Formats: sequence, C-alpha cells, structure tokens
Amino acid sequence: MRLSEKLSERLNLACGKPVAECTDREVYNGLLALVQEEAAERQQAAGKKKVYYISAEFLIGKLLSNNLINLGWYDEVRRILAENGKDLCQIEEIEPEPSLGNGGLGRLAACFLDSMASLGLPGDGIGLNYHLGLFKQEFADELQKEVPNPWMEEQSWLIRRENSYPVSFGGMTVRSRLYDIAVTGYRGRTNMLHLFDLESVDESLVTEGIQFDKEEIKKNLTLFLYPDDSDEAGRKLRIYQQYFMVSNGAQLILEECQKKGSDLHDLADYAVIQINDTHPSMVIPELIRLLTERGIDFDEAVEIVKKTCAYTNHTILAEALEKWPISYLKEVVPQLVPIIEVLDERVRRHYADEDVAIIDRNDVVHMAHMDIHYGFSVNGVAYLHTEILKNSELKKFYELYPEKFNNKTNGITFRRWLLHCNHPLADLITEKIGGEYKKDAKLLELLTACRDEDLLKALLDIKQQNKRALKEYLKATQNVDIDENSIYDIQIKRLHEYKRQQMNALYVIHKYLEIKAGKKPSTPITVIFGAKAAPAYVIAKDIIHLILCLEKLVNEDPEVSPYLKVVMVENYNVSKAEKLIPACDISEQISLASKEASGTGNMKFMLNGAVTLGTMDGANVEIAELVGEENIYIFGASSEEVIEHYAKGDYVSKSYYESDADIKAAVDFIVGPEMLAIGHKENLERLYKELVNKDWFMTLLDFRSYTEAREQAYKDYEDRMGWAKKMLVNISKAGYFSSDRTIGEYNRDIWKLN
Ligand code: 26Q
Repeated sequence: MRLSEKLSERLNLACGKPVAECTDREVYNGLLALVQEEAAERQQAAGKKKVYYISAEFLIGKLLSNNLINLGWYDEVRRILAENGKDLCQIEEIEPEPSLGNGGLGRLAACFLDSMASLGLPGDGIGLNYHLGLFKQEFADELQKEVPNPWMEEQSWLIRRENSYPVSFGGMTVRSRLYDIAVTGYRGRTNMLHLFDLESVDESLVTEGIQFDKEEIKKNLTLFLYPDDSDEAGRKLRIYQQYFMVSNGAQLILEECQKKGSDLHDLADYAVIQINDTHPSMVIPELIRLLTERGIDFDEAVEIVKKTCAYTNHTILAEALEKWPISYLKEVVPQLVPIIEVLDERVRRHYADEDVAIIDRNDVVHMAHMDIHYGFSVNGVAYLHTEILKNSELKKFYELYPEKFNNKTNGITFRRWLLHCNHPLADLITEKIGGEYKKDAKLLELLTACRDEDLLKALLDIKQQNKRALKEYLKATQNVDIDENSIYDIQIKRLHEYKRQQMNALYVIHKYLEIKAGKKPSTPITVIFGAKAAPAYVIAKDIIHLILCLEKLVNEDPEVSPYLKVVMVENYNVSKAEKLIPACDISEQISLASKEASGTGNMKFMLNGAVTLGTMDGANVEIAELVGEENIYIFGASSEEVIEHYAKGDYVSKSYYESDADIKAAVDFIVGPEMLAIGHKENLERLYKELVNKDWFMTLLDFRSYTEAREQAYKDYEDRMGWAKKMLVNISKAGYFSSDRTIGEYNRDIWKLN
C-alpha cells in the first residue's frame, strides 16, 4: 500500500470516522494519536551510554507539524486533508503551545532534543511539567499584564508513565509522577523528554493574575515556570523546584543505568549529564547522596560524579549566576548541605583563593563553582562568550582547569526554523541544490554558485509573500495595519536592558521627530517588537510601556504613520516567532558587546534571509566572519572597550546626553507632552532618569553609530537586487548554525556516545 493510502486509512481510523466528516478539532486529535502511535514504534538508538540533558526549561513549541515533517509525512497529510476539504495550517492553530521556557536557553534545549534524535544519538531531556508555564502576556493600558497560561489538554503530547519517585524536602516527602513527550528526529529515532510533576498540584491556588500562595509547596510546586523571585518565598520555591527536578532525574538515571547492567561504579560508562546553566546544579550533590545511599563510599561517589557531569554556561551577567544562602538550602534540602560542605572543604584544601570557593565568607553557595570543580567539562555557547569566560569572568577557574574549558557555538534546528516555518524558501532551495541540505546543512553553501537573477528575484518574491502573510496575521490578531511594502525591522527576544530594546525605541523617536520635521524616509519602515518582561523587573516593564505608548502615538499620527509604524506583538512565543522570522528584512541584534552569550534568534533570521544589524557580540561575531562585512551591519563599541569602561567605571551617560543634540531630543521626548498624554508619568520618568543618570548598558554610548548603521541598511535596501544578494549570502552561510553541527561537537568532545 502506498504511504498516502496507508495514512489516509489510519487517519480515518484514528478519527473514528471519515476525515471529511470531522471537525478541525477531531482531525487534530486524530493526527495526534496517529503520530504518537508511530513515534512509539521508532525506538531510541541502541548504545550503552546515553546523554541526559537536564534543564529547567524546554521551549519546544507546537509539535504536530514538526513531527509530521520529521516523520516524512507532512506533504502527504496536507494533501489528504486538502482532498477532504481541510487545511493543515488551520488545524495547526488548534494546538496549544506548551510554555515551558523563557527564551534562548529553553529554546536551545528544544533544538538540541531535535538534533539528538535526528542524528540517532541516545539522549533524553529531563525537566519539569509546569501546569501554567510561563505567564501569558496581555497588554492593557499600555502596560504588560501577566495571566496564567494553561496549555495541557485532555488529549495531548504528554504520556503518563508509571514512574514515580520519592523526593524529600526539609520536613516532608512527596512522590512524583513522570510524563513523557516523544521527540521524533528527522527521519530518525525517538528520544524522550521526561517531565516530572506532582499530582497534588492545584491550579485553583492561583488568585489574581499569576499570584498564588508560595508556601503551599505540595500544591504549587509545578504550577508555574520561575515564579517571581523578587521575594524570599519565591526564591525558596525555586530551590524546591530545582531539587525536585534533579532528584527525580538522578533517580531515573540510576534506575535506567542499573537496568542496562551498570553496577553504578561504572556509571560514567552509561550516562553523561549535561547541566543546562546552574538551574540543575544540585544534581551533583544529589547524585553523590544517592550513590552513597546505594553503598558506594563517599570518595568514590565524588569521583563517579566528576566523570559524569558536564556544565554549560549561558550567561555572563553576574546577577544571573545563581547563588543560594546556605540557610535556604538548610531549610529546603538539608540532606544536601553536609555534602556541599565537604565539597567546599575539599576545594579549600587545594586552593587557598577565596574566589574559587563553593561556599563564600557570607555563607552563600555558588552553584557554578560547584559545577566547575565537580564536572569534567565547562562550555560557553559562542566563541566570544567562551573567550570572555576564560579571560575574565571565570579566569581563575580556567587557570586551575584549562583542560575542562571548551566552546560549543549554539545552533538551531533547520527542521523547525526553515522547513516548517518557511515552506516556500525550503522548496526554492530544494529546487536549486536538491534536498540533501536538509540532512547536511553546510550544503546550503552550494547556493553561492547560483547567483542568477532568477534566484534573486525568487528570494525577493518569497520574502514579499511572507511579509504579506504577517501583515494579514497582525491584522487578524491585533487589528493593526502595516504596509507590506515597508521595511520590516524586527527585534524579538526577552526584554532585558542589556538587549537594549530601549535603544531601538529611541531610534523610533528619532525617526518620528525627523518625519515631523519634514524629513521622510524614501521607503516606509515598520518596527516590530516582541518581548516578555520578568514580572518583577521594573525597568523592563517601563521599556514595554514606552514601546506601547510609541505604538499608539506613531500609528495614530496621520502625518507619520504612512512612513513609520510600530507594532509590539502580544505574548511573543515560539509560534509567533515562526510567523515573524520568515517575514523579516532587518534583524535587530543590538545587545551591548560582551553581554549576549550567543543569541540564537540571530541565526534563525539569517537562515530566513534577513540581514543582521548588530553589535560584535555573541554569535554575531561568527555571523559577521561568515558573511563578510558587506552582508551585515555592525556598529558600536567592541567587547574590549565595554569591559574596559566597566573596569575603569568611566562611562557617564549624561555626557552623551548633553553633548549630542539628537540624543538629548530623543531622550527628552520620553517625558515630553506627547508621551505623557498617552502614558504614565511614573513609568516614563523612571526610565528617563535611568537613561540619563545610569544607563548601565551604555545605550547612549552606541546610539550614534547605531543610527548611522541603521540608515545605511535602509539606504542599501532600496537597491533590491543588491539586497537580494545579501539575503542569499546570509542563507547560504547559515549552515554552520545548524544544531546538528553543535550536537555533533558536543558528542565528539564531551559526551563521546558510542
Ligand atoms: C536565575 C536566577 C533566578 C531566577 C532566574 C534565573 C534565570 C532564568 C533564566 C537565569 C537565566 C535564565 C535564562 C538564560 C538564557 O536564556 N540565556 C540565553 O541562552 C541562550 C542559549 O545559550 C543564549 O543564546 C543567550 O545569549 C542567553 O542569553
């Protein structure tokens, strides 16, 4: 029987009636069941050793289409549905997006799961099943409002398992419940994402917005991702969550390895644990505890763990490096404290330097220090990031253990970020160079050989098509009108001062003032933002307020709006990214140099034919090297200059404010009458003062060169064929950023799976 007949038959069966008679919801449920059945057939690749990727976040996005693509079913299913009067795109819309992550780190974990399965590497994810996920963002009164984001449905991708483990906290023991999501690789094997949960969790605990009783651990443990950590109860709940995750993970790992024949002395031959930032770091003392409980002596347990655990660092922002007061740990996880104390003593015995200790003089535990001393590998996530770790942030550790440090430049899965989100582009590439690039992304370079006019025109056509689709989507979802013939200039990422959405907003003001003064851009510009701010991050929320006020001011001004539009996309998430990225002309990657560990959005945009406007930060450095300076717009201070400013403490934002009339005009506008008529004085004034008096992330330092680079990009955009060539170079050089390459390197250098 042909695939299409078989599929058609199975789909009718799964739906319980002919497809043509089903509602979209019934078709969705039928497809879900069918895909799950097939995934269960595709076993994990055999092999003695397995990697366990432990992460507090897995931002997996919707799964239906991706799974259909990876199974090789997508085209057939779309055709069968069309024959029955159904539209797969519409059916996709029914699926809720699991909101199990904040941003880059969680999305990276999801790309890695896809690549491990696609490369046939045995590798499972371990995390938590947050019922309400990260909050859903709503806009009201030009402010961000947070509401719960329930995403689990009666029939879903979660498979309830029998696994259940005891987890003890100071004063109580709970029993977990395991849910799995099958991860089907591209024409590959199936791995598992293990999400632990607690059956006593009670969603009715939530009161106003996303507020809930933080003391009721049994009821709230897996309610939300990263509850607000601005108060002590929130911070302790975070420790409860982390320990629950790692204790379950460690028990599952030991059980699986023993089943495969490990006597635990040889655990490192069966398991490698990749610790995704410091959130799962307690897995180190927890494994030591469990091994000793199972009869292994302490010294040997430490040696076993040292051979099993590897740590990835995703940030150089000091405030994001987790440190816990030992008093918190004594309350939540008292059983780990004596172990951590011994680990610290051993470090202190060897190294006198206080700066490399695990428990500092103030009795605060530095999680990253524990990872570095007691793991066998430490990696950064882009070339520049790893260099900064080695030469400044973690210099003292690098001097102790140079052999542990290595770089693994991040990557993205091309299945989701090209094949799924941009069908026309994927088809065009296939037509030009064949389909092999889907397995071997470096082959995209073959495109450089076909720079004929037809290809360039086809690229521009596809971009136009995607821009039109985004225009329609924004009209339907947010009722905004944008001009499909304008330049789409997009910045989408978590809101953080170091990412400098405020600099982009200052440019919008600058442009608004120019237009008001009669200087009109020759091509209209649409500036699109998408960002969630942490609920307790006051200035980040003020920046959202600024952008929403600008959106109102600019779009409602008939003198300005034909030339400039501002859109802040509500509740930015993976599904929205899939619609925004293929439609982008200019990709804003404007973090203060040295602050963005890597960035991965930058890679997704490049792959979809956007041109980067960015600083020499994170993976932008590698993008610039690959595409060459004529195919990227680089501006701003270098990481060396920035690091020197911090060291000398000699950056004074006010001097830029006072000496540059354009800067002064843009910054003053924040608290000018036009803005105050729309927004809140308190928010706008706070932001104004922050920029003039502090500006920790040096927005005003880079503003002038940012504006110049942006104007140059807009000017170059006018030469459509010239621009299409830049698009082509970006697409053809994107192969390096496939997460298949990244995962290949993790395996070669760290995991060494057979
Ligand atoms: C820490 C302490 C208390 C509360 C929250 C946190 C916390 C939560 C989330 C700290 C960090 C995160 C997330 C970090 C993150 O997403 N980092 C990004 O990782 C990407 C993948 O490597 C990089 O591309 C980005 O550059 C980096 O910002």
